[in-house]
Amino acid sequence: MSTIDSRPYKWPYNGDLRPENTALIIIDMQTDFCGKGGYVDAMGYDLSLTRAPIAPIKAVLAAMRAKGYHILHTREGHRPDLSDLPANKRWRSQQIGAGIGDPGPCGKILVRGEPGWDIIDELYPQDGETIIDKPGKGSFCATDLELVLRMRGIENLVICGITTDVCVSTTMREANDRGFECVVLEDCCGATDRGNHDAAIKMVTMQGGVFGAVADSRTLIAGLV
Ligand code: C5J
Repeated sequence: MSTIDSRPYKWPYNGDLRPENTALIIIDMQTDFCGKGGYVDAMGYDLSLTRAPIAPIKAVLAAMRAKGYHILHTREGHRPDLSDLPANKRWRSQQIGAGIGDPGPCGKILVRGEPGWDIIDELYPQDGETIIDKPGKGSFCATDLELVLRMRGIENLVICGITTDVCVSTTMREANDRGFECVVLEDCCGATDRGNHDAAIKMVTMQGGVFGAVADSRTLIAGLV
């Protein structure tokens, strides 16, 4: 039996924490969400909030790689012809001056293959790690993520990345509904608004852990088998 010291319960619920059945999933650590000239920067939000998790994620990634856990990364983005970009998503981004598909300092915003869309160097995937390219906020929508997890026998998900209240939260909810046992690392996430980050984390802990559990990078690393 092995658990980590999370809240509101010790995770995972059944004490079955092993590298074979547990994956780290790092959500959307792309230049567009945390780099100068990217999508979040173009919208005028404070980049320090979405950059704050880079160092703690790096520590977790190194620890989980060293112990042989499954590692997955996601990227939000659209096909170059924008055929998978809903018209309302494009319109809303244009309203805030950061039109998805429009040219910017890091190439076309949130378009696959453009410099701003890729994962930042500090957290770049190694050979053999899975990358899930997703057109939406949730990582299960229009992707093969669930199939990949089931084929590998993964039951537990350690979730982190950006942004806490959007893609991290949506992915955790989708995973929870599919029966995956999730923990979110609060210092390994960031939002474009501090209050939204705090609220998204608090929501997880209601109802005995309605979407799973909450921990931080140090506790997780200390509890890894
Ligand atoms: C957003 C994300 N916030 N990765 N995407 O649009 O959370």
